Amino acid sequence: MTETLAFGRTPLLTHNYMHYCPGCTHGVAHRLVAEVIDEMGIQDRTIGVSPVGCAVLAYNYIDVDFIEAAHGRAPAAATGLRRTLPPDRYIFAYQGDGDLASIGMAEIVHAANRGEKLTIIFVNNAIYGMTGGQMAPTTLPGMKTTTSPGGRDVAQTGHPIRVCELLDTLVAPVFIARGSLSSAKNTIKAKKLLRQAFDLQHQGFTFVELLSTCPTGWGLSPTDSLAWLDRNMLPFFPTKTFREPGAMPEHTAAYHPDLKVRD
Ligand SMILES: Cc1ncc(C[n+]2csc(CCOP(=O)(O)OP(=O)(O)O)c2C)c(N)n1
Ligand code: SF4
Repeated sequence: MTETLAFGRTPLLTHNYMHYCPGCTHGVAHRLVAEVIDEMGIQDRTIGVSPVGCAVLAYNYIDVDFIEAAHGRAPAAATGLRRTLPPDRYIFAYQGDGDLASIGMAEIVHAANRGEKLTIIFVNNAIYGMTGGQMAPTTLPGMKTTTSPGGRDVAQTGHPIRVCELLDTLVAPVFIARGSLSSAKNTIKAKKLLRQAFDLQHQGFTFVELLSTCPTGWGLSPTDSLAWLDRNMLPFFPTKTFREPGAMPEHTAAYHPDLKVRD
């Protein structure tokens, strides 16, 4: 009887045991990134920037060169790499929602606005996982966290920030998309978004948000977390491609990037 291998280890994932909690989709996101880099054959030309957050040890798992950035500063560190290394390098930053949308909000907005030739992977699990489940900028209204035990009160703390929509107001980005890791089908779609971003990276700023689970911070089982994501996160964070080359939204096309002061 012949045996067919249906599913194997991604060559670019190391043999280190991941420290992520059971059911955490950071591991899935890592696998997708590793698969895309492997399929593009760019392992020796890729440099990752890891965040402060649960993915702080991403460099232990994805077998490419990495640097570690200070909290929220991954887009600035990645900018430094882009501007000093040969242009054929592929540079990506991997950030959580606390890292990117809280302490690092200025860095991501300005890197996007400058049109840095980078891929930013934004893992949105609506909570600070690493530090014990505090409220994040992406925490949903009414969602209980350790710092919003009665549920997020938007009158006091504001509404969840939709980062893709916010970056989509800028002229420079060439690719902005949001996917979800809540099912096998969605994960396949999310991988396509990552591939598109890496493929377009040398044309400009590329950004992929991945809706992700934090079973520990949410206080749910891995399976319930996937259902919770679909039920609660998707209405606030619709999965779609916001920006593609050649399909600039009206609000950016109205401003012509070549328009300059004439006198
Ligand atoms: C300057 C600084 N401020 C605060 C912290 C504490 N801190 C570490 S990780 C983190 C947030 C992590 O949440 P997120 O980025 O959403 O990633 P997750 O752990 O959920 O993947 C915070 C506030 C820190 N390490 N350094
Ligand atoms: S705390 Fe949350 S984000 Fe961090 S590893 Fe555990 S499940 Fe994943």
